[in-house]
Amino acid sequence: MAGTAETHSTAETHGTAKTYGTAKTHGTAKTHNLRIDGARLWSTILETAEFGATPAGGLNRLTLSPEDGQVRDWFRNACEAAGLAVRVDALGTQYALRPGRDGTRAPVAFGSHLDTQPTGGRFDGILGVLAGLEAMRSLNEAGVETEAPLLLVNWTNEEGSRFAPAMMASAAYAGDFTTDEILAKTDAAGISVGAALDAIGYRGAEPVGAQAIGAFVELHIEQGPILEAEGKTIGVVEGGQGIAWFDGTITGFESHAGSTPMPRRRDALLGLSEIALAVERIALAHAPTAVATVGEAVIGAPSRNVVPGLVRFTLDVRDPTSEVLDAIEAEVRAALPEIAGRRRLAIDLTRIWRKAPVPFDPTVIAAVDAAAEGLGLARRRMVSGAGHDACNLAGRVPTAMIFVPCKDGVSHNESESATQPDCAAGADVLLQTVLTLANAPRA
Ligand code: HGY
Ligand code: MN
Ligand code: MN
Repeated sequence: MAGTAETHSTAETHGTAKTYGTAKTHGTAKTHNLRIDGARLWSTILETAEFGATPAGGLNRLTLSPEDGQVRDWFRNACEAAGLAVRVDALGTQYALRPGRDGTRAPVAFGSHLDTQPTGGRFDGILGVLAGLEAMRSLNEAGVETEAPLLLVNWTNEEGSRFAPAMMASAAYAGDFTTDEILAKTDAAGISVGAALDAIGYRGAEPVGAQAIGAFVELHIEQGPILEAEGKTIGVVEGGQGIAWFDGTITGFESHAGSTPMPRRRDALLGLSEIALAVERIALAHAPTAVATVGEAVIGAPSRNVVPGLVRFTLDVRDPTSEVLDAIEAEVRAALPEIAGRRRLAIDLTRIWRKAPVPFDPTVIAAVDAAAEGLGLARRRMVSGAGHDACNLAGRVPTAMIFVPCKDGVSHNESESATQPDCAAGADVLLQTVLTLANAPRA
């Protein structure tokens, strides 16, 4: 393994065979000055962006799609070429293990997700996984061996776009769902998670949750405007805000667009229009923290000359406190009867997922902060607006996150972008944080 005289096939990096240092090194001086290869990290971001590339320069790589299968294969091959032992669990999550001097210690884990939104960008989730790969490659090249093993993770279905809820595999790892519950979830076409896993050959043998993890660190773009606006390079993330997801159904009455007088209509789409405006009003009433989104709206039997009689929709509500999260749900529910009565509609709103606000671990947060300070990077403390796999891991192991800026704070958009220096800085903070945790005296 790393540190012994060995030659790794570096074909996927520079095509040159390299021989690494022979002495096993794990001294702090050497590791303190270790830096990742920013150009190589950037090249992996561009290379993997080919899988699910969209004409507008973004990514459409839905979880468990053929494109997700391709990037998973690339990831496995790259990890194995770096000497990592790759295993897959029953929900397709990939774990790549680098041994440490003390194999009895639980690994220090890091990573994120490779699946994207339908109009996703090249950095959301992907930076955290590829920066982790870059950290492993850099440790190999430096011949550094850590005390605890290291584990790089690609969590299945972080986005929750094709299959709800979001962050589902890490939620199952944390015990919030059973594996069978998740395998049975279906997408809009009625395809189950289990069938989709089988279709790309990623239903693994490992039981979910069996992989030991001693601590978890996730690097991610901020997906918001704060770091860029303040000119900061690193976000030291102290926790994640609360999330509640709902499925809604509005039932009216299909009727002729030409012969149905306006007062006689039971128009489900107009009902949703009023609900969406009420959601906006309620979220604004809890400014500046609350956000709420009607992200999906589907007319049951769309036809340009039929008054919509059935509409299905989704609602995503978030706030840093449970109190406001629950208040928004109550206020939205309180607004429905008046709309339903006046428009003679039936409205159902079912909560399908609730993730309470989650604090991260002070020790891991301190390690991130110290790593950023040691690298001389401008930083600030913050709470994550977006959900992340780290928010699930935090319920089970000491966890924290590292943010880097993204242009205009934009994400979940094909124009999502980040700079090579910021990505490299984030990866260096990740590497130094992981080294601190992995070489810390055994708890
Ligand atoms: O919804 C989220 O916050 C994440 O992008 N899945
Ligand atoms: Mn993400
Ligand atoms: Mn996302």
